[in-house]
Amino acid sequence: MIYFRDEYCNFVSNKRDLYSSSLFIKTKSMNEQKVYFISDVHLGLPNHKISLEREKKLVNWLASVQHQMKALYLMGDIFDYWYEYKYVVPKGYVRFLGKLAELTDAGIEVVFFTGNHDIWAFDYFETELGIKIIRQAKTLKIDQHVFHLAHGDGLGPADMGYKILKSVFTNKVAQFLFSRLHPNFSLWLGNSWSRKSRYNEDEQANQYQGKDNEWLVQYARDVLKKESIDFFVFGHRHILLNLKQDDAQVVILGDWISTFSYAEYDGKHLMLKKIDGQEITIRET
Ligand SMILES: [Mn+2]
Repeated sequence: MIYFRDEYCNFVSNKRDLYSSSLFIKTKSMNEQKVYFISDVHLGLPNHKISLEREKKLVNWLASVQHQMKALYLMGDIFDYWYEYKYVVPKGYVRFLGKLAELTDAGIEVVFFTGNHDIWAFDYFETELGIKIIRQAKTLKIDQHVFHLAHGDGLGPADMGYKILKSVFTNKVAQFLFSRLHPNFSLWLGNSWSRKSRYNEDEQANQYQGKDNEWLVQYARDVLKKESIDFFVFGHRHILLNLKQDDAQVVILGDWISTFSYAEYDGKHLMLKKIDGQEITIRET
């Protein structure tokens, strides 16, 4: 059952009055303590019907954890293609956007690290939804730990072609010119291109490449030479990885297409979990 925030709090406090059991005392102390990370939902993919099913799944999961949520980090590629005009945003995703509004209205911090599929999220998320947008990798402190967060595109030693493409995508003049296109045309174009780029990836590339060949792990090692980091959290790769690297932990979040997974930080530990309850344990190699 889904409760609105106030209803849920009333529900919990009524229950607490009814049975002052340790269970509910524990519920109270855990309230609003957790930070969640998700990425690569690719809403819109592969079509409206299937995307809507995944969107509902995501909204239901958010509803199930929001009573204990302090912050939500959207780690990019949340939308398969988002291009925002000055006065126009893409149709759809209203359940998810409504849920985000509900979270921020309730004082929960929501941060959006844009991915390569949603580079063109501009001020709509900030002005309409109260969400902070971050466009590049960032080191920040959450509670007692130092996190290094990024979607993950264009990081690491290779991916030169994409790095050049990204410099065009983020170019202000190119963005201005693209915005002169009619939205019916530009969104059709963007959606077609985006779906194609996802489906073209080969199976082998979608597997974990091992500690020495995984670009984001190499990137994390480079960052560790310069900074002291406790937790790295990335998206982009659509693989589940929970890796010990020196004294740090490197997490790659999986996606909401096949793994339906998230990371949860409780102030002490960072855990990688699937919504079906399975936890992905830390590996060394
Ligand atoms: Mn990506």
